[in-house]
Amino acid sequence: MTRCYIGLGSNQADPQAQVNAACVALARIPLTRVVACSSLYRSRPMGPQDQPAYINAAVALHTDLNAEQLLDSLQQIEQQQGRVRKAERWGPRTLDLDILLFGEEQISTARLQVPHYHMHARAFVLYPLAELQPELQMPDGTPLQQLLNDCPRGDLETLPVFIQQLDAQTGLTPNG
Ligand code: A4P
Ligand code: MG
Repeated sequence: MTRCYIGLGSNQADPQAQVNAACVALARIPLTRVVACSSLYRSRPMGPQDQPAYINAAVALHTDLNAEQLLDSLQQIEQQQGRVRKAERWGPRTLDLDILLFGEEQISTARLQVPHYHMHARAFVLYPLAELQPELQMPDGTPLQQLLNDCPRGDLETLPVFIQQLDAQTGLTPNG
């Protein structure tokens, strides 16, 4: 069993609903359990500014899948929620699911970079993650708190809503 952390992001087609639906879908991945969900966060887009604000969140999973199998499941959920991959870098999307951390593993293959390649510089990734596990350490030993100290929060806003529906559908309570 591996504890891993998933970053969720959306800025199209009712982003809050997209993130909620993704969380329910994560709970249905075989051999996998959702153990905690962050609040929802809103921020201006990183990258091209002519796109809507993003909603982001983080989820902690326990899984018996390997990282590639988990990525397959995440990409399937992205497809089910209408994700169309476009050439534009950092462009708008209905749903982005990234493997932020997969246990202590450091993975560098054609399909996977874990820890996620730019998480250390993204407030919309680090602050939701810290809500789940403030004492977290990166696989190289760097404390999450140190990354937070080096990454200003900027306009990142915590919304007074937790990922919904989880209760009814998975028996989980918000924040695990
Ligand atoms: N891939 C490699 N490593 C991983 C990993 N750890 N987890 C590969 C998931 N996938 C990983 O993915 C492209 C390929 O990355 C996959 O096929 C997989 O094999 P993608 O989802 O199409 O693209 P990406 O990596 O998400 O890069 P992209 O499209 O440049 O998006 P970013 O960098 O995630 O940025 N502003 C705010 N405020 N909040 C946001 O969430 N997101 C973006 C997208 C832009 N601006 C934003 C936000
Ligand atoms: Mg992605």
